[in-house]
Amino acid sequence: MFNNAIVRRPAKSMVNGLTEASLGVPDYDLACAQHNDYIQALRECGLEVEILDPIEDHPDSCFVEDVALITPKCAVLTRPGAPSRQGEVEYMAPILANYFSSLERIEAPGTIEAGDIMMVGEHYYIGLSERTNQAGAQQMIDILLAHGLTGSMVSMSEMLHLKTGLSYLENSNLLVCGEFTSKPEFAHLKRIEVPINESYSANSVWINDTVLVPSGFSSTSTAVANMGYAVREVAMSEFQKLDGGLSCLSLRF
Ligand code: CIR
Repeated sequence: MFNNAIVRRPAKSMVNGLTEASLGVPDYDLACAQHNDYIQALRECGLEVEILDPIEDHPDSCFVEDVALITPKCAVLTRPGAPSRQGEVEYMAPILANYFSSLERIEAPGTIEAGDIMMVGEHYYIGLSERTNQAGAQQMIDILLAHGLTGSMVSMSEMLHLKTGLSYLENSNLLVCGEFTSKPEFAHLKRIEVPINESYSANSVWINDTVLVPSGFSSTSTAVANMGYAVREVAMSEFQKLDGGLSCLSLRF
């Protein structure tokens, strides 16, 4: 059960955000409209949403998920692997200090972006991506262990972040796509395969028994609805142009 979310308004500089997609430059005004609807969807799921101001110096700063991991036992500031994103952490630190009495931190030479971390109950899977290195993942596992939680590393090579291709929908249900489909780590879960032509929708978000699914991916939204969840579609085209998925736009706790 989540009660809160933190989001950050997109900066006008988002047109210069990091991307490997070839989908064109985001339309800032449309991105703002989509972001407003995303906030509305979070509220419909019962969350209190704190909305942070844009940071023009950090084009990717609306993707707040990457700069912190929030668990029921601890909150951890990350150290993004993308150098242009490392400064975002200092903007998030005082915000999280309002919610959590102590904050853990990932230190150099560790790098980790929380888009690479997927929570399944009390266990946290950490993808070793181009943004998250072994040192960062090990520091995170040590922090989790100190708080009575567990973590493990997952190798990967094809996607930006672990959750680019995986979403845990609670009740043992896991959306999987691409290289994650056959990973033994996830064999004990009920895997629902997202077809490769809908791969963007493998990043969907469970919030209090509603699943947010990006709009335009009908097989995924039908499959999720057939599992018994309420589905709320959210238009994400402008964030998709920056490789950003639904989960990246919020911290939920
Ligand atoms: C980046 O490359 O860092 C941003 N353009 C997109 C970040 C997406 N975040 C996520 O998947 N958790």
